[in-house]
Amino acid sequence: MTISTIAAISTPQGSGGIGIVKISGPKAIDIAQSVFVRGFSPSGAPQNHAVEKEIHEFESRRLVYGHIVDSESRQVLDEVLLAVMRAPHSYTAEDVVEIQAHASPLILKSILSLLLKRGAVLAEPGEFTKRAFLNGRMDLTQAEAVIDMINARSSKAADMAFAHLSGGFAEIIKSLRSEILTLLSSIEAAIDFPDDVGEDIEIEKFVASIEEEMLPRISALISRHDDVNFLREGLKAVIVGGPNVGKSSLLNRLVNRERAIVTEFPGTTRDFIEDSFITRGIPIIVTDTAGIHESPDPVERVGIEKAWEYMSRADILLYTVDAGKPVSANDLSLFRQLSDKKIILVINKTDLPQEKILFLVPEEWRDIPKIEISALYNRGIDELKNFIANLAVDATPQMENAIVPNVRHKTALEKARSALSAVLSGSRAGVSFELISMDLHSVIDAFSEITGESIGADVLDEIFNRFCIGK
Ligand SMILES: Nc1nc2c(ncn2[C@@H]2O[C@H](COP(=O)(O)OP(=O)(O)O)[C@@H](O)[C@H]2O)c(=O)[nH]1
Ligand SMILES: [Mg+2]
Repeated sequence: MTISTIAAISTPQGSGGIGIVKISGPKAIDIAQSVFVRGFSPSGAPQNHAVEKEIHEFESRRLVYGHIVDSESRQVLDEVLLAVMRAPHSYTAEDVVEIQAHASPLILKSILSLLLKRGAVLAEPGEFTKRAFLNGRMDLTQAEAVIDMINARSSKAADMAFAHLSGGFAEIIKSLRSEILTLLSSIEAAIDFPDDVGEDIEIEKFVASIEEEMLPRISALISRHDDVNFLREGLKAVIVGGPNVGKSSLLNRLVNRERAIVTEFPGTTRDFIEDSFITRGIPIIVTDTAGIHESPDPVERVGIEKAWEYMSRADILLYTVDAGKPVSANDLSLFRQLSDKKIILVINKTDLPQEKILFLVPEEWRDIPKIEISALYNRGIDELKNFIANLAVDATPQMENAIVPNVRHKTALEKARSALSAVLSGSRAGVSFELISMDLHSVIDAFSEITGESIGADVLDEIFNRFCIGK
């Protein structure tokens, strides 16, 4: 199979100082050469011969000044700086050429189409990084970290992405795998040479190392995901409560714009509305939901069902009540159904005159953290944000490093854990070494899935499709 040479605009859409067009593949240098002219003079003809020799001799990773010229039309497209990065010392481990042009969408597109005319093909989303992975420049956890890095919306998320990008997570997985491989090789030796080795395997030691060493390490990684993954994607805070208590007003205050419609009529919000903000480096995804009550309106009822769905997936519920109303039976029963959730009781409309404040915290809610606000007058909103951040930080275990498995890693770790548990119970029950070896192989497969040593094309596509073009 011949490897194509790909090209794409690698900088974001829009006008700016510099825009970069990137080429990668076996023909990258030839294609670049066919459009790049050094020492171009507008009066004289481009001196292509001299240039031809030159570009192949460019020092790797050094910028060279020149022009992009369409030799057919003699049209000069831009004045640029060009860098050659020779295989394997480049992002993709292939020959790479980067052209730094002026960041005008028009210019960048015209340079790109000239490259495509000269034999490059348009890169797919994430294709540069996919090639880096396929060429062994990075493992799959690092490739995933590239997209996390690009998408990081908070400093904490960026720290995590960087820890993975540096290969920290891959190292942990590789060391786990190599320990399993050691166990496996002793088991397989016992299968192949039962007379020599069979007696020597100390099953007790084997069992102990799985039980006391391996399983706890895998479980710790899984809980790390459960506890801290919200830092990657954002903490999910869902605003819930009865109708008309000011949930939509609260959302608007939190995200500091008029995101949700606010009216004096109950039942205004039927769909859920999602937005986000960052507080103390933690991204918070906040969702406003339809007020929970028995509604005769079928549309609102669908909204209420959705609200339940959101509540069940929330990390934190902002349970909002109206300070001007006594606690309702609706609230009491709703609250009971949410007892397993992390809740902040938000008492809204505290701007109402004293004689109108009718809400009293019921006895069974006494232990819930509570905060008084006025969404209408923007009072107590910063305190509430702080409150949310504190809850998030309290929930976060002391992090000695920023390594946090993502959802895909977690699924594979769970596979590894259950196969390893099977090894453990099998060894105890005295099943054959053949069976134990099969389970150990499944553990190794699960680890290989994480680092990408063995992975289906469909999973790869799913990962790289989340990238943008040009990365
Ligand atoms: N006095 C007062 N009224 C508020 C406050 N927050 C919301 N409201 C009013 O309460 C009504 C319902 O607000 P809305 O945000 O739509 O409530 P939702 O149905 O829970 O989403 C509107 O008329 C708001 O202006 C507040 O802090 N103080
Ligand atoms: Mg609303």
